[in-house]
Amino acid sequence: MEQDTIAAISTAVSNSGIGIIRISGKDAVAVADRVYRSKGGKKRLADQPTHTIHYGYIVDQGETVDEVLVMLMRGPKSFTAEDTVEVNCHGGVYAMKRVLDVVLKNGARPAEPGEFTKRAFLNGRIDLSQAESVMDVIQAKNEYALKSSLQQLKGAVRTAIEELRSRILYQTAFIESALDDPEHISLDGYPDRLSEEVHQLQKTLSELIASSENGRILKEGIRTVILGKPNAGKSSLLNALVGEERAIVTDIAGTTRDALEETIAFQGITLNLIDTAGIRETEDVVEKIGVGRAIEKAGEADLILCVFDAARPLDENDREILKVIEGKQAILLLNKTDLAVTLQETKLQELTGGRYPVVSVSAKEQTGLSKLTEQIHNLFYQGEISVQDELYITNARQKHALLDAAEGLQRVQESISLGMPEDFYSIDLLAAYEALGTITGETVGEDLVNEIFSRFCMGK
Ligand SMILES: Nc1nc2c(ncn2[C@@H]2O[C@H](COP(=O)(O)OP(=O)(O)OP(=O)(O)O)[C@@H](O)[C@H]2O)c(=O)[nH]1
Ligand SMILES: [Mg+2]
Repeated sequence: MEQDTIAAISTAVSNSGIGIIRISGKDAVAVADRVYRSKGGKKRLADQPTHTIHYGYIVDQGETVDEVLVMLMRGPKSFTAEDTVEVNCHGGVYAMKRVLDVVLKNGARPAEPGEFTKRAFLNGRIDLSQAESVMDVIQAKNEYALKSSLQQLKGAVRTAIEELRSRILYQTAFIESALDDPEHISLDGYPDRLSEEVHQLQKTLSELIASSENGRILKEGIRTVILGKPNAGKSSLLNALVGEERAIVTDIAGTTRDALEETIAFQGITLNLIDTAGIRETEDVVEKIGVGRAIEKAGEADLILCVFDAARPLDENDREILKVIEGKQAILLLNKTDLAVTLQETKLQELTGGRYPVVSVSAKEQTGLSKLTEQIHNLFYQGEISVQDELYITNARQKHALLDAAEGLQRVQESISLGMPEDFYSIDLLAAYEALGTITGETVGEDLVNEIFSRFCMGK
């Protein structure tokens, strides 16, 4: 597919060591030759072998604009699968803009956000799931998110989806041929066999759908809400985990009013920590709103860190909080264990029937925090996460397509159990096939493709 030639600054538009201007399209090399002058003044990029680097200058009507290294990559062995030239210039904002300007004056047009990746997709070098993972790699906030996105970039989602689709297609093809040629291909007993095959397909689909919950946590972090009565030390805990004095800490009960959010990354995982107002009955209007907000946040949390004051006996507020966390993933933290302890770990365990892990900490002395992070690892990653060999769906669009496909297969099962004619199975099998095709991009319209790529960054 021959397309016009586009160019953009592919590195961040801020002062840095090196800036890269990427040019892609059928005239990429010709455009580059118009603006590039080799050190000796004679070498033309058009005569150079592919995948080579050249030293020289960018010139604008005889005037030197910058000293550069130019990378030449002819299609199809390039990111876009088209002829591509990357100009490494000095990374000053003005220098980069000047180089881009000269390139644009000499036959390229400005690239839209994500247009390079879109071309890689349209030229068939990658599928839509791989294209989407490009952005995920760029936005990865931790080790696991990065590993998972790289795996998708290599085509893990594509492979899984293509396999499912070919199995579905086989069944529809079988039904079609049997209906066309009933004398030679019999459908006796076929509904049972199809039902078994569809059952297997449904199982794989549900596993993929279930993986998206972990996928979200991998990608965006664990939504972690710190809950506890006033003065238990919630804000102190947030500060200790973040490693700086983010939240205001005082000995006045009711210090924190509004929820405060901080993201921390450690040992490859990301926590989105939310400090909340201490939970108690209160007449104070502002505090009351804060308490309501704390409970609301707790409802949306992946994990609740429930802070108790070890220096004080358990009270009504603590019991209220234990009600709030019912049915949620939580860790009970016995804080202030640097003081004389009145509330014991065993008491909390008894009260909750051992449903939650209990960890003794001191936010003030910063002790017990490594035990806490160990517990978080245990809860979310069973000690170790094996992103290398497990596939996680981290993309909401892909998840919805999987749900649509699952619905189609469910309808096939219903038609089978109702004893409907075989062509009914085909319709719903094809619906599932199409839904899965939107993940790889085989069955998506231009509008959706454009929308997906418009969310990309400039120059990618
Ligand atoms: N000795 C000791 N004091 C602590 C510890 N953690 C917090 N404190 C003290 O307890 C008081 C309350 O701490 P905060 O972190 O503000 O408590 P909070 O739970 O955020 O309180 P509210 O925002 O009012 O709900 C402060 O005086 C802290 O210094 C601890 O581990 N040991
Ligand atoms: Mg506080």
